[in-house]
Amino acid sequence: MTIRPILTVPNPILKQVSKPVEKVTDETRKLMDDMLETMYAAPGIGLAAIQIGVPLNVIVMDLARDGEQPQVKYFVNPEILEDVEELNPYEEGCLSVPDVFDTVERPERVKLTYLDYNGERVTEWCEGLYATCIQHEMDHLKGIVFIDYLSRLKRDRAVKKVVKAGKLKAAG
Ligand code: K1U
Ligand code: ZN
Repeated sequence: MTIRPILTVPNPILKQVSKPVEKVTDETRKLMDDMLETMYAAPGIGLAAIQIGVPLNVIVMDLARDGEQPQVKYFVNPEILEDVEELNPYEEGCLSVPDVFDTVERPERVKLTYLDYNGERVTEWCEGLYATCIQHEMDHLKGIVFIDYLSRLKRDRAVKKVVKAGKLKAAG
């Protein structure tokens, strides 16, 4: 498994709309393995393929807390079939916008369908952090980053912060 670099804003690749996977193959599984390793190394609780520059509808997630058994989930071609009106506010973060956190409101429950690691169809309702995280990751597949829901002022500040941090890191 390989840890791959995570793209950060304002990289235009993050705005790309990802494409469906035609068939879950060993190549797809290698991508998911690398994504999981990259997500754990960051560390994060979710990752979309476009965040490592691969424009495919693939997501990995592990919502287990420290000390809990891993709860790894793989999503290929996820689709939301239904949602509810109730909104759940959550202070989100994003590995593509490091050290920026802000509140986004999303439907509290969503009915999701996707293919798993073995290409098997799964359809289930998700709620709480699972619902928040899958909606955040599915936004990445549409080229949307959570700061796109904030005011222009907050978004611009967030991008400037990330760019400045990147320059400081590069200067050592
Ligand atoms: O960049 C990403 O898409 C991953 C992102 C997922 C996410 C977090 C919070 C709300 C919605 C979606 C992250 O993983 S940010 C890092 C993070 O939340 C975290 C990191 C270490 C421990 C616990 C949480
Ligand atoms: Zn994100």
